[in-house]
Amino acid sequence: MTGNKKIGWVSVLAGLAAFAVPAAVLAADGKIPDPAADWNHLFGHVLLDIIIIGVAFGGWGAYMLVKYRATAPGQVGQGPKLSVAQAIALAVIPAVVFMADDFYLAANGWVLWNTQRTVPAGALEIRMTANQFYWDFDFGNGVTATNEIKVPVGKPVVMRMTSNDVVHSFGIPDFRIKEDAVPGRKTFLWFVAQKPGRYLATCGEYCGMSHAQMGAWIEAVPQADYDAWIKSQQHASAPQPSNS
Ligand SMILES: [Cu+2]
Repeated sequence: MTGNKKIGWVSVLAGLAAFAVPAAVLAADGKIPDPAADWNHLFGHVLLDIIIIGVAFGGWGAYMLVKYRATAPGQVGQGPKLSVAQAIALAVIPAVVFMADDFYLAANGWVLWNTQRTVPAGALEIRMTANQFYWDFDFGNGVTATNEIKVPVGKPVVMRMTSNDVVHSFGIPDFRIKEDAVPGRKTFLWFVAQKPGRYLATCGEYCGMSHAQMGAWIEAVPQADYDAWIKSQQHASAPQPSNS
């Protein structure tokens, strides 16, 4: 077995093995997974592969063009005759290597997708209803908000979503997530803010004239600040005692 073939088969087996590893096992170390970072990593891997393949094949093609170019009019090339084994190897080895890489990337994407669709235990639940053209949030403890909410840093947040009118899509680019909000259906997405900041959420599904203005701010703050904010919101929405 040639070195190339060996690497190819090892990669194929590694790719298939990755398919068999449930996401739960990968997250079993008790750490909250961070799909955003994992998507970045996977995207970087795909980009690197494409660059390597593009440079290698482009460079090789350019080299061959120059080396074997015609130097006189009417010149006919005389390529070397390949044996059957050489011809098959030339087709099969690159195919195995590329397929192995494809399987490896697909397997990683599959595992990551499972992570993305598995809400970590203890996530903060927020109900979200999309409307033309704003987002309503309900924290389930008497606190509601429109287009602007706070969430605790480092804690998974799950949005349970639906829509009051047409199909919208709630997306937060910084967290690498987007999911449709559909009338009559319940959908979800979850994310975890790794550091404090204001993160923009936008509608990713054309939903009418003001679609482009349909944004929300997700502000990630330390847990204590989040608790204080919830308290102040509850206080603000509590019925005021009457004087009569
Ligand atoms: Cu919308």
